[in-house]
Amino acid sequence: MSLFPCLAAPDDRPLLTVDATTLTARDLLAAAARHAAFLAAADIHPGDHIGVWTQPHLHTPVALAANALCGVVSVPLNPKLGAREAAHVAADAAPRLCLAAAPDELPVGPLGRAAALAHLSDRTCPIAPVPGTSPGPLLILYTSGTTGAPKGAVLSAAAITSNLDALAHAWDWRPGDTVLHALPLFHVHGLVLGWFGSLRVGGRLHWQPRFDPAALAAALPGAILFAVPTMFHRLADAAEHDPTIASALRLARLLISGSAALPLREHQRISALAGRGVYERYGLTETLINCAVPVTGPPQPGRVGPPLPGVELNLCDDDHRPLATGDDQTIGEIAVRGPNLFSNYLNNPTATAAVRDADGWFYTGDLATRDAAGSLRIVGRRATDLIKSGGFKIGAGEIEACLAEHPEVCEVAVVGAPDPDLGERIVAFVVARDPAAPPSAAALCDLVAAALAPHKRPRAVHFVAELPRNAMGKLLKAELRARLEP
Ligand code: MLC
Ligand code: AMP
Repeated sequence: MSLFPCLAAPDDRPLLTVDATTLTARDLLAAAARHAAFLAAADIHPGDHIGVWTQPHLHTPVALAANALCGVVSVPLNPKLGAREAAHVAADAAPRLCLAAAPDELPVGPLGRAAALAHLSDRTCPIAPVPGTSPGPLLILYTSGTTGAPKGAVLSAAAITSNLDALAHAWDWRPGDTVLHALPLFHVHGLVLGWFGSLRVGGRLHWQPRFDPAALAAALPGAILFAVPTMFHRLADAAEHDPTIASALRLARLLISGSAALPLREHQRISALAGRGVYERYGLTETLINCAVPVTGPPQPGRVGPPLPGVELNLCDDDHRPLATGDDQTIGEIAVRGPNLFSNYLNNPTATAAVRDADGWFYTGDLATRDAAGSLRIVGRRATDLIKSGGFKIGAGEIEACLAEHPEVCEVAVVGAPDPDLGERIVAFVVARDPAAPPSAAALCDLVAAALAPHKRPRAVHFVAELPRNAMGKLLKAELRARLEP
């Protein structure tokens, strides 16, 4: 199937800029031909799982696109993955190979044979016919749940193409557009929307692998910015001190926020600084993007817009019955159905069945109201065990399991506390075995840092005599969260 139509007859249009290097459509297809020869020599075939260690390097997005064009399934991995997460992904996805721009930095062992990517830019390497994208699985993206290790969401090329086409329509996203982002390439936002989206419309991605407000602003005039709310917060902070950043925001073609709620305060700050607003969209790894504020009208601070064309959306009561509401008051859980949905969680039919019913409806766990025009306002989520920090989804259970392994920890509860920069920050409440001699907070954070990615480390540890529980013994996380309200 044709995932990236602009590569069918490649020309000299720029498709990717990383640092000082820009690749054209012709360059990218030539790299894919060398990749096809490289994969064949490594005995890799369409449908095989290939890890991609998403280091901050030009070769990372090129490898992800080349894998897609060669019909292999990419398993994009956070290059800061902790040892426990790496071992889990290795066992679950069983990648046959792990591609890395700098393979020396790969953790030894679990992720399969390490392979360098020099062939992507070495014009002397052999070429082979590019097999083409297979209609089946294209990506396996790991996403945290309330409990247990992260699950691998299997996304098909068909789901991705339908979603990108709907977004291109909502955002009037055209060939010749440049998307600018500084997002990681192991999640939907940076990879599927930013990179594959640009390729699908035939536009360019300018990827800045490290987020720096001044560098981002310098490249912003004329570009479409994709960013998480933490980035808009930091851009607004920087723009308050530097008028060139404010004017760059003014000169962008479009400002788009997603992956977490952009607070009203940040909408207002950007509007005041830049004289223009930010458009929000709402999605999940498992569903891709469900709703977007159309750019044909003004931005709608506090709202994520109506469902995209082709996405069916219900607000449901506790028994999953649809609520016929348009009053912007009644709260229901968002359920979605459509061609944009993931195929399944890898090796986990029980988890898949827990979120998707027999009629194909996926229950997001997000709570929202809907106005008369069908535009949604997200007001919270069902699970207190899911934390969104800096746009990353983090399962409290994963962190609790790490902390509970410390011999001096008796009990632990992890919650997300409101944070003006990160949206939520991770806070651990710990009952020490010996309250007179608790372990150090640093030792506990180090334990998490060794096992999991750095953004999962608690920002604060509170030692308490006991955890709040109801009469049935159920832990009251909402009460712990309430203790941290500003
Ligand atoms: C973090 N640090 C700590 C710490 N926690 N240090 C000590 N103790 C702790 N507890 C370190 C970090 O490792 C980092 O160090 C430094 O502190 C700053 O960390 P930070 O404040 O978290 O900021 P930063 O690293 O700058 O990251 C902010 C960010 C990042 C916004 C750039 O959160 C980010 O890239 N977010 C994007 C997430 C995303 O793409 N989500 C999409 C999901 S898809 P050092 O040394 O490392 O600098 C999805 C679907 C959809 O949601 O709808 O899009
Ligand atoms: P992830 O699993 O990382 O893809 O995160 C998906 C979750 O991010 C959703 O379930 C929402 O809770 C949250 N999310 C994404 N976009 C938005 C948005 N615009 N506003 C509020 N929450 C969002």
